[in-house]
Amino acid sequence: MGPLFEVNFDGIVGPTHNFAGLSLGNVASLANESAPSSPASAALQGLDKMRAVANLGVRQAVLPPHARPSLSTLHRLGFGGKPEQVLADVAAREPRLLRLSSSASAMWAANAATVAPATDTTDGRLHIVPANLRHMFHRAIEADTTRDVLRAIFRDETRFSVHEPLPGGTQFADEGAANHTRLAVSSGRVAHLFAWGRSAFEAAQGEPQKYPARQTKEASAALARLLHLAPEQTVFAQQNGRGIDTGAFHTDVVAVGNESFFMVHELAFHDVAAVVADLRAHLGDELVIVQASERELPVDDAVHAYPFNSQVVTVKRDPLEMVIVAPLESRENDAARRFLERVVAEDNPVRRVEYLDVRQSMKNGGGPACLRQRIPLSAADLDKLGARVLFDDALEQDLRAWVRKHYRDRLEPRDLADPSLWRECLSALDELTRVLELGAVYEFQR
Ligand code: SUG
Repeated sequence: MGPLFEVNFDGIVGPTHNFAGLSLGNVASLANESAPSSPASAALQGLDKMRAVANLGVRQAVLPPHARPSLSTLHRLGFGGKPEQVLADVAAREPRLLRLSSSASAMWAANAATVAPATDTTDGRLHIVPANLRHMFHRAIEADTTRDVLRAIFRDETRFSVHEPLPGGTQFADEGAANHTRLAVSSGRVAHLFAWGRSAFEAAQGEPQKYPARQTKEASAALARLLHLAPEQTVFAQQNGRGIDTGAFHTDVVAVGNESFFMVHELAFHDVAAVVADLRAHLGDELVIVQASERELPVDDAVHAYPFNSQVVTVKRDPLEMVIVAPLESRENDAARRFLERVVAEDNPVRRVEYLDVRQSMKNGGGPACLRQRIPLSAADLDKLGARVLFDDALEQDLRAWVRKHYRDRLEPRDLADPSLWRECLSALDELTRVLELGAVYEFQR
């Protein structure tokens, strides 16, 4: 198979990027409801981040946006007629449904799926389970397109297996890799940490009281089975209810790991000491854990500044060196910055922090880590990808030109009803499938 390296698949921000206040429990999303957005800046900030990560020597790839407003969703909700009619009706009668059908939320690729690399699985293939995102309507409508896109890219079934999203209702609500962390040490031992916020069928102590817990314990267990992981490679942990109630709706808002390094807030898990002990038992002394206490870094600051929602990337081996890619907001917040400075100063693989501007995404509660899906691949796997998704100079230039051609600089909530926005989105995506050599992955192309 050859060695695997992590490829970061970033979601390209879609042309309808806007602030609709859709996510209860995501404090940034609620705070910015109805503010004007800039789809063009958002998409360019995303491309700048990809360039910055690629410059660190990490392989970078892209995932396409979804077609929004989703007219097929509105049809299924009883709005009929020509597109102009559907948009006018829904805007007049049920404006909330228009917002729910218009989000560019597929940009947060961490929520696209949960992945186990071929080295870890019992059948030696890469397994991908697209997330059903069942907890929130505007995100649940991503699942089928995400599956189709991933199947187009990872179409070689001898190497890759792209599953169906988990079935059923909210009992199996799954938020993808935002609640999953793979840790690994040099001996080859690995631990897949699956976090969940509530149990569908049992009463769990310490569940949140104010904000919803999105992921269920039962969904996490199903993922571990589908990913073909052996039980001794898995650790399950309950998210901290107080953390969720403060705005840590996903685990990646308060914890992040890379290989033998794990950075965690004490309010990430219901019983953080037990999680640490469990990981230690799986991985031994090589695992480096840096924990932030509530005193050092109040979880409220962690939620507003997102120091944990950073990408921790390996930039060198022998000796192992890592860089933290964090949002600018983490530098601007004293407690968050000091915490990251402590991480760099201590004896661990992290050498420095690189701060990036992803403010458009941050205003919807999405930091650098939310914007990417990590997929470990071999050199041979890269040759078998079914689309032109690897981010190189040529693709970067094509994507920058494509954004400049199709994206608006400014979008307000009322613009979502504008039929020309919908047409612009369709022609942008139609062109993008040609740029990415992706085939007809969208419903509107079939
Ligand atoms: O699901 N925001 C996303 C942010 C996802 C962040 N992802 C990770 N933590 N991995 C969410 O809450 C807001 C959309 C709006 O309000 O317009 C939104 O969907």
